[in-house]
Amino acid sequence: MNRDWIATAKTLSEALPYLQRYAGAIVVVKFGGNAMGDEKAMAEFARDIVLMRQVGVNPVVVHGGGPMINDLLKRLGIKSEFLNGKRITDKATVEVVEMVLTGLVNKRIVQAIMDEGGRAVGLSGKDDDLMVCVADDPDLGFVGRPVEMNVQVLRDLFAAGIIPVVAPVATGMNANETYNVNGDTAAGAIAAALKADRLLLLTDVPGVKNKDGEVVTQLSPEEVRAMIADGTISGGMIPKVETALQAVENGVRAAVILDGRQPNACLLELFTDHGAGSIIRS
Ligand code: X2W
Repeated sequence: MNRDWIATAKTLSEALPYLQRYAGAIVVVKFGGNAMGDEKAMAEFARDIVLMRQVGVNPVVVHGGGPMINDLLKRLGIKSEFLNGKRITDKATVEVVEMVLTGLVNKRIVQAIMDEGGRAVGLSGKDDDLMVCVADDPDLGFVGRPVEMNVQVLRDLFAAGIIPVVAPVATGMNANETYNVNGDTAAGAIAAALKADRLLLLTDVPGVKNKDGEVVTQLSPEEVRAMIADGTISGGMIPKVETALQAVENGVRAAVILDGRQPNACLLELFTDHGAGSIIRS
């Protein structure tokens, strides 16, 4: 018999304890714009999500789309700047953000999941008031900080066997407000509100690195704080680990920062002995 088939059967067999552990679990997956890659990578991601659902996990996809927003803003001749990792968002920009995230990117992911035989429904923080925000910082304009979460709609979708795909655009406390929410922030808030078993932050780096540049596979919140304080964790990794810390401190069992460009990253993390990226838990 072909050796590869034997290896496949063995891999499936070894996955049994993990499949049992995660049956019924809620896993929030943040799919960042930088992790999306080409159509093939999108299809592979969608396939992993459909497989999770097939084996009884309740996945929620919360996506970004920063590079896609940049593209359209550029084509429209609208300048865009970031402050501490967040996009300064004026009225014209928030309209583009909503169009790109809830339209183009959200539907691309929904379609990819449907193409792999799953059932997906796309929604934004506005739908059923899933995520209600206030202004995060006056210097950032219409950038939202989630203050109220209404996750019943996600539970209803789980019960119907549907995979929710959430765009990080939210409503405010007053009529007619639209907020642009950082994708990691939105994923963390949704994971905390659901008391999720896992928050997977898919990005384009292999994980949190120590001083020698090696990926640290397991971290406690205290270790993460010490690594921020001594400068080991810096730059764009700071908002990610802060999202992970907040999630873990607000009832998420564990948060994992991993490389979404690696094939089958989610499956590797959930269903193998190997795991992937850096896991943060108390
Ligand atoms: C982000 C929303 C998209 C996002 C933005 O405007 O780019 C803020 O910065 P990635 O691909 O995950 O970076 N919002 C406030 O988070 O996309």
